[in-house]
Amino acid sequence: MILLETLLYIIKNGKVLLIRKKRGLGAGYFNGVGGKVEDNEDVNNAAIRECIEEIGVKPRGLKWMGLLEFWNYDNNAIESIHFVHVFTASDYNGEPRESDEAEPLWFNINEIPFNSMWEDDSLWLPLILSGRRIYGRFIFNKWRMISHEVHSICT
Ligand code: 6OG
Repeated sequence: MILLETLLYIIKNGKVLLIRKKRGLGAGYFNGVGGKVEDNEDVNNAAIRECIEEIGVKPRGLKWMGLLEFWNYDNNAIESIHFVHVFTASDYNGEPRESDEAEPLWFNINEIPFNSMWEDDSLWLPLILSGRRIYGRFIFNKWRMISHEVHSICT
């Protein structure tokens, strides 16, 4: 099963807006806002829609920052492959609010709660927060990371 998904990080005044995810994949972890791209939707519009749905704000100044592949095995069988397009936004309209999916919280850019996030995040999120475009591939077995690679994208 291949899934196309988005992640969006709003960065403003030296802080980044994360959500504590309340349900679905990664529930309990802090993450960017995002989810699955729908049929007939491009990845930019999916990132905007998910942000509105999850925390009630419309992001502005979207930048495409990278592609991450998460390959999750269940021993020898491939369980799921996630193609995740990552964006940053420099501003937003509205006020972040909690929904049944997510609780929004601001963190200083140098105080990201990596201990309460997916294991892979500390390997790539700092690069994105410093403005680098990246490609990453992360291999998991039952969602425990077994290998990884991260590359900067040349411009
Ligand atoms: P829904 O199930 O809510 O979409 N996602 C990951 N995010 C991070 N930071 N690390 C991972 O490492 C992830 N795997 C998936 C993509 C799932 C959301 O979770 C993200 C989507 O935004 C394995 O529809």
